[in-house]
Amino acid sequence: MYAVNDAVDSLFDEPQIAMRTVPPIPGLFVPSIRLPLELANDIVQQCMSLYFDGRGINQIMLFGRTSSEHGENMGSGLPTFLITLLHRLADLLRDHLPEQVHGMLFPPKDAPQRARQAILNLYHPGEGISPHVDLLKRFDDGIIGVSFGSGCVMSFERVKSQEAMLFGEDGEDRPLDRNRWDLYLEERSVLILSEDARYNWTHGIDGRPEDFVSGGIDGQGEPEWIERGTRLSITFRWLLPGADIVGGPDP
Ligand SMILES: O=C(O)CCC(=O)C(=O)O
Repeated sequence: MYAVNDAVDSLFDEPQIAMRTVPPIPGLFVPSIRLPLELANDIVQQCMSLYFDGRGINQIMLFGRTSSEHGENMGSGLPTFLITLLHRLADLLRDHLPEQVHGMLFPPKDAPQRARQAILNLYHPGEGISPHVDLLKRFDDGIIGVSFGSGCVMSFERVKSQEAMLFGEDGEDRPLDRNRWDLYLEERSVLILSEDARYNWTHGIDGRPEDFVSGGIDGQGEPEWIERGTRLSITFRWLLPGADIVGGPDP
């Protein structure tokens, strides 16, 4: 039973069809780039052997700090392969994001020091993550998520308090018609959450072994079932000032 979205779909036992095109949520970007296969394979291999293989865990958090003193703006303290990944992402995304968003994710070398978290999540087929907004008091704006090993559908739901308040871009007094979007994230794709997408929408992954996705690259063909494989995601987030101090008062 895959009717996970709402009563209308479940009435007919029809699964919701996920889109391949990025939903119109302000601040959400999934550019049409893919990490090179060789780099992606190398990162998966390092993550598996360093953190996951034989250890029975599915999540790792790592921390780094940017430093203008040492000209390291990606987050020194993170393992080298993650610094390399950040450099490659900065290059790949340069022409695919608004300049201000790119600058928020990859600050210039002389920018004030910041603390950066990398969270590694490992999902076996059928596993997911509950819908959530990343902690408001711990993480700043500008989140990067990279998918490795398998695609999956990520669902975005408008947080309840915003449902009645949002209006069309034309300024008309009407709520935007959709409060949920399901997007198929391809393996080696990169997701950016900023602004509205980061603060006013939850993101989550339903736990199921396969996804029902609109067909073809352009999404015009017949919908198809796509089996999930083992998926690794790497998410980079900025810690808010003070949120990097272990044992201090909760920020
Ligand atoms: O696996 C993903 O892409 C999402 C991860 C996530 O949302 C989280 O760790 O908070």
